[in-house]
Amino acid sequence: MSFVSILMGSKSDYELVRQAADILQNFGVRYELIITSAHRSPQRTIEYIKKAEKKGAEVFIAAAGMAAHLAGVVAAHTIKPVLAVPMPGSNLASMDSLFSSVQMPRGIPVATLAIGGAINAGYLAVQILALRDEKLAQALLEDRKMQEAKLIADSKSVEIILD
Ligand code: RP5
Repeated sequence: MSFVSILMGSKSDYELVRQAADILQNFGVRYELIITSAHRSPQRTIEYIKKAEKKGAEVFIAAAGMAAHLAGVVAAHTIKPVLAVPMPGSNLASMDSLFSSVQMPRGIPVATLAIGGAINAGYLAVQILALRDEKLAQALLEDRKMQEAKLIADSKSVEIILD
């Protein structure tokens, strides 16, 4: 059975990264979530990727901060799409995690979201799965309609339009 695999480098990433899990949950997408680090638990990370892939992981979301090599390591060990979430909070205004995630060598891509972009990582994972799941595609279209309706309602509560 297919699922999305969410990895993060530290427990300190959890509160933000769980927002990706919440999105998957909202769309009824199965997921795994694990704390494992490219640096502190390199062997465990590689073993997990291999196991997850065998069990049916279709998309990996990897979140890490500072010298953020987790997404790159995942990408090195799978040809499934890897979505990187550079984590905020470093002394370098998070440019370190952004650049570590985004600057991959040719041929080993990761799709890097915004700094702290866990919610969009969740959405993008759903969009990838929706390529061959019509029900998910419909659910995404409904979600877009709801976003628009909310925006219009928000505007109506404050807007001033001149004749
Ligand atoms: C990274 O270092 C983690 O992904 C986290 O974002 C950052 C800080 O980790 P802790 O020192 O809080 O465990 O590896």
